[in-house]
Amino acid sequence: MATERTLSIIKPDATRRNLTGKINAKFEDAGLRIVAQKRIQLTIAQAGEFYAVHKERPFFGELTEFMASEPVVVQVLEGEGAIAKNREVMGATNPADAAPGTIRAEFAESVGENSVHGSDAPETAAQEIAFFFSGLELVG
Ligand code: FUP
Repeated sequence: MATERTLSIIKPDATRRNLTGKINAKFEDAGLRIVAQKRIQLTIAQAGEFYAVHKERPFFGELTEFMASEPVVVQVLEGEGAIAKNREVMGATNPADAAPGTIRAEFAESVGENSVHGSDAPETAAQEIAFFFSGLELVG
């Protein structure tokens, strides 16, 4: 399997509860390398741009308000099959369905406030990484 990069976001419910280190340990324990990382606060407009694919969904307003409510940590994870591996470590969108030991099973508060985001395919990973990071910020 090829080395990939994927975009991860530690969401406001997790930064608020001081879980950044515990979540990063899950990534590193799974063999994912954090090759770029920064803590930022999104505006509602930026959150809307990032989640544009969901703009017709009933939860869009809540989602964008939540993502802008407190700081997030955006990061690039690198590793063999990093996109799928990260989704495995994250667990299912709804924490009630997430496998034991996954980030969402252990930390997520609800389907909306579910602690982490991870890109779902190579094309979205490339777009989402470019949304937050310049080439100069990616040092491998
Ligand atoms: P995921 O890829 O697992 O993050 O899930 P989706 O892309 O389907 O959803 C993106 C975000 O929308 C979720 F993380 C939380 C939010 N969402 C809701 O608030 N309610 C829903 O019913 C589905 C998603």
